[in-house]
Amino acid sequence: MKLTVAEKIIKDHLKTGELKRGTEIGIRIDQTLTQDSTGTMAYLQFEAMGIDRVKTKKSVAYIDHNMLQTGPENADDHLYIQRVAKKYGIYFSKPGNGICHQIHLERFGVPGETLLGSDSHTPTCGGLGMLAIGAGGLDVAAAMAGGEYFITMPYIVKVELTGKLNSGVSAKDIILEVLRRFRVKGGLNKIFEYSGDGLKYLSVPERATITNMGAELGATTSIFPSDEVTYRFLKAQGREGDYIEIIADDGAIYDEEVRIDLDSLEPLVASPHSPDNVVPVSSLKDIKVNQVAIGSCTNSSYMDLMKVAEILDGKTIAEDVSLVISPGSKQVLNMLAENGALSKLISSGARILECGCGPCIGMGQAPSTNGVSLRTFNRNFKGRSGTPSSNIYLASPEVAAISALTGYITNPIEYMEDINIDMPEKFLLNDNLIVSPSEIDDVDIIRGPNIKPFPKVSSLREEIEGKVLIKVGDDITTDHIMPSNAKLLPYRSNIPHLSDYCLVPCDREFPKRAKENGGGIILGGYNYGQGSSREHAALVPLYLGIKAIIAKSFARIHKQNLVNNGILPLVFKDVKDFSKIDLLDELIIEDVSNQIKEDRVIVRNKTKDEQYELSLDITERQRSMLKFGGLLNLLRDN
Ligand code: MIC
Ligand code: SF4
Repeated sequence: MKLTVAEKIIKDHLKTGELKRGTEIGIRIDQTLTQDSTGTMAYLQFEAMGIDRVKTKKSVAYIDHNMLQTGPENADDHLYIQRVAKKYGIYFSKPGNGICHQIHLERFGVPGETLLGSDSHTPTCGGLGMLAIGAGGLDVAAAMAGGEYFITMPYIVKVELTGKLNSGVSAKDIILEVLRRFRVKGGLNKIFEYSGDGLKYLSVPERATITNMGAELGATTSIFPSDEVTYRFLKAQGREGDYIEIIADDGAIYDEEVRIDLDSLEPLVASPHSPDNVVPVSSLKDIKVNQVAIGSCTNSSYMDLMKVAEILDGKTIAEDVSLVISPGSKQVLNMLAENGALSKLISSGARILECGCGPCIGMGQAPSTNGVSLRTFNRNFKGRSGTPSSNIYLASPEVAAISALTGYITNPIEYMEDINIDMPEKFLLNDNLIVSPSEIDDVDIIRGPNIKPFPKVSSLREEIEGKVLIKVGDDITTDHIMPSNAKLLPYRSNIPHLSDYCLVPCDREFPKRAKENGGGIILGGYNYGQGSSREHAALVPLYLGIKAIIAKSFARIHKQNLVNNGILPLVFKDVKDFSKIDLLDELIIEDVSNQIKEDRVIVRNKTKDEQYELSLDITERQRSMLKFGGLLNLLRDN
């Protein structure tokens, strides 16, 4: 049988099921990664599983999100994670070492292996031919305990890249073009596999920009073959021993095929407030920018920042622009420091932030009221920057750097001479911020006062009854459900505290209403729960007594997080029923344990005296998970 790159890796790791699209498969996980904002919860759950040591080939815990220590909370979380890592056999990447995805690509990713990470941008390592998937913390904890990871066998989309990018056009524009065509809902249960003669011009970090932002398609993951280019990158990282070639067989069959001609691609920008609002940069040329932010796991590699340094060299940023740059890793920052590029950035007026997520997750650098911020990041959801009234545009490092100079969103093609940055023969190697696990498990775990136990799921009730506590539209993100910003991120291990902010961007009164009514039901539109992998978007509603969410459709990771935590993700069979239900209508689902055996669940609206047919489109394994009261209870009982 002729296989694609993704199929080859899945086949090698398959423990349950077969390569049949749309059916459930279970795969072995070689590596895991966590970061601090989802990590504390994941490790609390791992501890609750009572396993002595991780069973993966390699697991790494990164600190990169909660970097501002405005109180003891974040430092306490860091310490907890560091001790857990030491005890259970996990590598620990200290704060300052950089963003998890960038470091994993540089130092740990291995072509042909599988990686499960408690962060939605884990597919970044798909840039070097790894099958890398984002998941909720509990799924990652289960993988560390040696469990398979279950997904729906995805459909595989071939994205053929032909030709070569023009100067001023970059990898970011390729993924923006894919987003323009497929939109944020278009990747559900799909893997985007890149191929074509254009690949040879794309370095691993450029490929990683594409697989990283493939998360915004709602895809299971994105992947490139492992080829000559991969070999050169690994060799430059001193890891050529990790190289194996993985290319698709001639005649491999894809479920869908698209082609992008790189020669004719122009620089693109995602306009507010969605990564798929993609337009040519030239259509935005009169927009004045207040802030330019360069960095994030999408565009903070050595090559990206070298390009920026060349563009800014000898020039000064516009009077009204604040330019902030957060390098992706210590390796990147160190190399810029050694070769003088850092000095070019500083001289131009850039403010250098530490290596971490920073403004991407609203940890500082919130724009001014109604401010316009142009960012090289991957998400521009409303309010995510920390300023609800701001307008965030997403673009490549080239567009960002030129615009920082002109003060307006600017097409780099008009200004740029050929800037050619060569991939270094050798990256600067220094892993002194990666702490190895202990050989013995005699390590004390330190739990600061902010680390509260996670909410427990009770076993399934025979009747689910409650009022509709909120009714929201399409594309609600986990940033709406459980906002994250500099004020809230320190409380990622404190669900009771977070509960007062749940869904507040949609409706200020929601937490109060949920508490007054002792829980209830949420009504959502299409693609409910898109974006981040944060399990908090399930744990906090669980804490508030939410037993079911009825939507037009769900995003993959969020749906899985809901089921893992015993919340029913129900979908309207007839979406017209959505408009028949009003806020505070009383709904009831009877005979729950029998009803959830099938894909057809009836909900009765007691207020309107009507009933609606819903679908519970989950696997047998997930049905038993719901019966047991979530994944943790299921694992414990088996
Ligand atoms: C994000 O980009 O939204 C995050 C913060 O990295 C999240 C994880 C989180 O919420 O902690 C993600 O993408 O999964
Ligand atoms: Fe960090 Fe932003 Fe990447 Fe999320 S998207 S991992 S917050 S840099």
